[in-house]
Amino acid sequence: MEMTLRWYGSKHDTVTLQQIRQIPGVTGVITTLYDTMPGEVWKEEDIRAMIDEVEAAGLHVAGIESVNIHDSIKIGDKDRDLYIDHYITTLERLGRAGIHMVCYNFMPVFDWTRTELARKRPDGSTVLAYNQKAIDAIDPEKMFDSLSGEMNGTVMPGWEPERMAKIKELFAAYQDVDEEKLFANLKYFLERIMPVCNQYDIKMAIHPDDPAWSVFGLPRIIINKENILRMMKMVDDPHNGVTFCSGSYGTNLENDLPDMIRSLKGRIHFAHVRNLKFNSQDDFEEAAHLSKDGSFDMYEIMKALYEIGFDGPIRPDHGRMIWGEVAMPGYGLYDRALGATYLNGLWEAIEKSHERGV
Ligand SMILES: [Mn+2]
Repeated sequence: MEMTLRWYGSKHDTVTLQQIRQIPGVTGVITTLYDTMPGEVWKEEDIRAMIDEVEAAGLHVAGIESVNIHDSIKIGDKDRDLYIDHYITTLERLGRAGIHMVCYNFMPVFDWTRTELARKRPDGSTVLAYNQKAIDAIDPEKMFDSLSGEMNGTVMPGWEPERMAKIKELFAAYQDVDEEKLFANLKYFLERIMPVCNQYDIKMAIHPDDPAWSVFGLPRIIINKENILRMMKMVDDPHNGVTFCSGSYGTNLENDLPDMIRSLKGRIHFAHVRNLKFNSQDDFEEAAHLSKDGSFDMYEIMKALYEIGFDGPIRPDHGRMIWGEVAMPGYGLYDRALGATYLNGLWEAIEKSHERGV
């Protein structure tokens, strides 16, 4: 595995490449062209500039998170082929530039959903949190307004104001899309892009839906072992793989995370590893990465990744806001650096125990 950190580019991120370079064991970043819209063809010179900037700082681009999917593809609209053609051109350009891992998601309307972006924990840190009762009480069209005051002046991926302005139309467009249709539209998309993924050895890594169940009546399919194995079989190509995100699959306590990892051997191309603390079945908050601080056994998660021979990029996921840092919620420097170091420590111990037969 390669330890990486997500980076939003010098125009948008409060964290610099120079800071990332100083986190022990972090050698790569996961980034994207943050100013592109879903459906747009990425310009070759923009891809090159992004890579050059990262490499000048002594790091490398370990993968893209994300190349977003245009709604027409997810809806299965008349113009989806045009947007798939655009996606293929972007993949070709990324492949030619030496990028071999692309994360994406297939969530209708909203990317990840949280009800609070700065819930205070007993130690004074703040974290993202989710409460099902709060979701049930909220009008989805008001979701953006209720959260935008907590974004610390940043624009969070999937929550761009331009997108949120069109939310009513988006809900209407997804009216006839149920789970089966979403599966069919995903299959159609994957079958069309697999030839270019094979040609350039681009590993596609679908991110799970977060939380891992339907919200606001919208269908969600990348939520559990059964569905993800169905997806792997439906387009049975090693380039059709997953981003294993412990914090997203872990929102559903019925998901056995180490077991899911083992069942996806050879198909996990990217890992997001973080911890959650459940206060009840309906309420969770993001915790420090340390097992003891939350509800997951992080050792077992890392051990399962080690045992399946996972060799892709991994990153600590959302961190707490600590030490007075002001940054995009979940994406400050300090707690993610602590997370990277902790995960590297677990990995070293697991690796050495294996090598020494302990
Ligand atoms: Mn994730």
